[in-house]
Amino acid sequence: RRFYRGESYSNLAACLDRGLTAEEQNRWTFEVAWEAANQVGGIYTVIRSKAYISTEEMGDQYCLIGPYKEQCARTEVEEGPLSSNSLNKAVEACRNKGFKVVTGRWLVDGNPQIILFDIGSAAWKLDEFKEELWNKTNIGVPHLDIEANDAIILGYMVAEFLSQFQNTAEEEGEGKPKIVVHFHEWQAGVGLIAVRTKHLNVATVFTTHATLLGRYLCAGSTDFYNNLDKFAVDEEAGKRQIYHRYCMERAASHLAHVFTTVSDITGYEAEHLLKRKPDIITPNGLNVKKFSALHEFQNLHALSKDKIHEFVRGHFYGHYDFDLDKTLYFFIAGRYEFGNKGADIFIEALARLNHYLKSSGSDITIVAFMIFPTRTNNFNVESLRGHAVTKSLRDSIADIQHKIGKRMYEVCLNGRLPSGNDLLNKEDMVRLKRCIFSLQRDGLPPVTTHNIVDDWNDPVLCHIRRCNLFNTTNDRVKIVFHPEFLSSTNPLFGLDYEEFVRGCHLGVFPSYYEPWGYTPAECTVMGIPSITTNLSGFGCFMEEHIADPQSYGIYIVDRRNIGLEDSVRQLAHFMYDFSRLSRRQRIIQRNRTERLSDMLDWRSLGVYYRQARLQALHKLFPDYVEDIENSIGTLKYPRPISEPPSPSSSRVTTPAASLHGSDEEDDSVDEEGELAELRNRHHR
Ligand code: G6P
Ligand code: 1S3
Repeated sequence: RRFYRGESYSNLAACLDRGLTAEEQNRWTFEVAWEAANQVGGIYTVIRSKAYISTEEMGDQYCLIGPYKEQCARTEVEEGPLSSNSLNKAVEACRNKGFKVVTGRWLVDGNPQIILFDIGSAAWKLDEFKEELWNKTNIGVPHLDIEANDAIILGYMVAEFLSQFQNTAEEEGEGKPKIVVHFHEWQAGVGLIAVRTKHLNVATVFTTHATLLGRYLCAGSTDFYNNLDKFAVDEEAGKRQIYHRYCMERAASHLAHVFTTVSDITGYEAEHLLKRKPDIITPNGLNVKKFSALHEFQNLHALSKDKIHEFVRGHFYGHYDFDLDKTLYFFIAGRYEFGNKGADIFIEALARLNHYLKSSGSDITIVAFMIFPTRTNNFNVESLRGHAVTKSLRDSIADIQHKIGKRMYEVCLNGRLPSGNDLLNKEDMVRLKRCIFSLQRDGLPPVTTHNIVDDWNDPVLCHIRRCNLFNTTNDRVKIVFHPEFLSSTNPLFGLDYEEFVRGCHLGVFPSYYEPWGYTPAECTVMGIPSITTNLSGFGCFMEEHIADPQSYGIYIVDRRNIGLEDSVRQLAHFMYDFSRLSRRQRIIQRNRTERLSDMLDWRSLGVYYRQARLQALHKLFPDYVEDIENSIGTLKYPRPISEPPSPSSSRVTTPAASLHGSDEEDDSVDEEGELAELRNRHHR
């Protein structure tokens, strides 16, 4: 059995807690990110979901720093002074320099303190900051790159604040404050460059969540991983007009006391593209909220699935000739980076799955949802019409049902049993017929729910056309492209993303470029199996830590060692095998998937952040950290309390298929008995 790292490190973390508090040690942590209280992408999720363990460890000695983005801050931040004198004094000193600084608490789990700098308020100092950057590092930033200019302003404002804070904390506290500042991604990286070139006495950590050049190179048709060691990095960055950004990213990663990336694969990328190997890998966690009883998440799956059923009835009206009890929902979702997120091979594999299901005479239908935001002119009429006609049928039936009840009551009061004619009259029949007639449609159910602006060139639609996946009656794989993120106010689904994921059966994320990949991780903590790849940080992490990920509902497509055609085939087979599981087997698999959530909890993974901070402090205060390390060294790391609960003997990777749908079960399935039976069946 492999060593379950997360669990033992969390013991280490607990041990650290037994020592002095951060306040007693005058130890401070600042985390600087462009996405602090500013929702843009994945880094927002990192910072937000991690806040509760950061405050748990550091209390009010932990503080986030970011740009002031009014729209997000107004709804997410409760403004007010910070808890300590030294913090408030440093903020006040910045304000006295003319900077607008908003302080308060972020209204997320952990309720951390936050300092937001208004970039506009220091824009008048841009030339001065740029001059300093140039003089110290020879990095010149073009006037027109607003994003890079903003990063410079934020960076120098942060450095000014930290310099003020360092002085006040020393005056207020006992001795020299031990400050670690953790910077995320190149936009925050300028702050690190400024701190180091100003020689502030603070320990620095820099984390990259994806390299700039890596993302650009992958978005083209480059054979990225096989050529990583061969790219002429300066030239490639120059060709893409990101040389100055690249220089900032590279300088930040080299100047940091400790450099980290979110996965080994991005570490490898950084080693070649940024020319520094990460000191530590800091994988991304989630704020896992577990239900006290296992069946609760299974019940939620059934409830959310019912809502998806309702959508499907409306969308496929007139062609609704498949059994929802034998329908499985697959989905892909994320930033619309077609090739990077693997949408290309997903569509190709769906076409093959369609063929496999047809030729094997399967009675299963797969509805594959693709959720990628792109430019649209709102919902298309066909989608809205479908939901209107099914709603009208539902309403008519509810009305007739009510009337039938009344009639039945009257007839029974007269002392006789009602006959068919007493209940359903001609008027009702006509009404029902009208509804049924309006369910007819000329064309096929649409592939997309919206009018896409550049319909003819849209990559998803082009691939769907090429693969002939047009939702015909014969197709066993149906496609629904929803080019907008989901929200509970969505008129078609009425589901937010989390509910939607819970209602699906399988998340499919066959990414090519994915430094971590929160989508499969989110599926896992909700107990929904998913497909990922060995080019994604998440996939590699699972492969490394779990002996047989597939038996836990984590399917990993090989996109590293085999050709594209073989990857597509493997993906199609994974989906086909999944479609052959019985309901009972799916329930068991979901239970197992959900068990992995502890592993992805920040309570386990947060310790890598602590390590990074400790290492950074060690470079600045060797004696202080050695004390801590010595005390840790005397502790024994117990073996993991339990092995992952599924016994290794039960690792039937693809359970034998049984007749689908005939075995409705509750969730208290006797897993061991079931697996023993499966094994026997296999041997037979
Ligand atoms: C959950 C519910 C069960 C339901 C099952 C359907 O486990 O608690 O009552 O039968 O989901 O599973 P399926 O994989 O067919 O959606
Ligand atoms: C990046 O966001 P992305 O979706 O552009 O950072 C995320 C957080 O670390 C990571 O999960 C993702 O893989 C990266 O690609």
